[in-house]
Amino acid sequence: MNLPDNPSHNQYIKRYEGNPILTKEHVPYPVETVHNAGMVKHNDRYIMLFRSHRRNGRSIIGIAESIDGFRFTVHDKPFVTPAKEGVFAQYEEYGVEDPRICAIDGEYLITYSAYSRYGVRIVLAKTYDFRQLERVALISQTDMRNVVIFPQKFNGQYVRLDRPHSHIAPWSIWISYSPDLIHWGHSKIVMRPLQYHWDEMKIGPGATPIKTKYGWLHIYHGVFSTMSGGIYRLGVALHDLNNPSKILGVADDWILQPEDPWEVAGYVSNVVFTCGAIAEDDGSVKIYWGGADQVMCMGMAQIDVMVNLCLNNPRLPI
Ligand code: BMA
Repeated sequence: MNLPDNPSHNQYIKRYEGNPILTKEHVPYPVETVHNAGMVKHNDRYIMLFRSHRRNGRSIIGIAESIDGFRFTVHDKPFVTPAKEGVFAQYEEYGVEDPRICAIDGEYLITYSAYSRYGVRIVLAKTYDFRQLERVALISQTDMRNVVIFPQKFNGQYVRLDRPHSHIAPWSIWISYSPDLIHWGHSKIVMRPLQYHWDEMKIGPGATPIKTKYGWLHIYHGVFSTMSGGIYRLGVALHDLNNPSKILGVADDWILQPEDPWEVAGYVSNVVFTCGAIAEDDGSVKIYWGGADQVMCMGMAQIDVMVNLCLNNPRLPI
């Protein structure tokens, strides 16, 4: 395998000099934050579905678009607000959060967290054009978050990663399968936090996995607990191309940690959290993250450098 050496630390991701790329000032309706955005390219435009807190502390999802991936324009109206009737209304009462987008078979699948007095569940919605949104189903029971669907079927099955809560085991990444996107099963754990490691407290799926010739590159988040709260960082794992339940390597190093002032302090301090990244044809990847749960930031990385981190200096996945 002909992969480049790792660059020196802190250069895995080159932050965009215009960060933060989106703040509440860019939003034409009242919100207090702009963060944790799902990303996809649609008709040569970068589409960003971002989460915003309203002043009541509950979240909605807005939409912005860009022709270059750096400068975004926010649409006049939010894209997802809590449903007002039917089964979705019951479970979205406290807000909708942290969307991920999966482009598959000519449609866009959107998974987001629905919060209510009953806990957090995952809603699957669909769009073809980012104008109309159709809610399809609630695809988890309570206390499941960070659902990312692979943008390809495996043996006729959809595959997703997610992160259940457990008071016994540390919060880990699981995989599940579905023939129809509605019924999910054959669940199995694929990756756990590692003790006394930067991700030791909990981990969760981040961006929709990116297909590379070496495997599926998954940018995930991990949390380390300190006396002044948790620190959210990003790391990378590589899943087998044909069997994504098999992990080929998890990089020992984090690839991004809170460093800029708007990542170190904000609505929730010391957080970088990703829900989306876009692979470009030239081998680079644009990674988007929420800074301190308050602003959107982005940076560029080389896909083969990320792959190399997973394969050449890995830590144990389980
Ligand atoms: C997680 C989620 C994310 C958030 C992060 C840091 O548990 O709620 O939406 O970005 O905490 O606050």
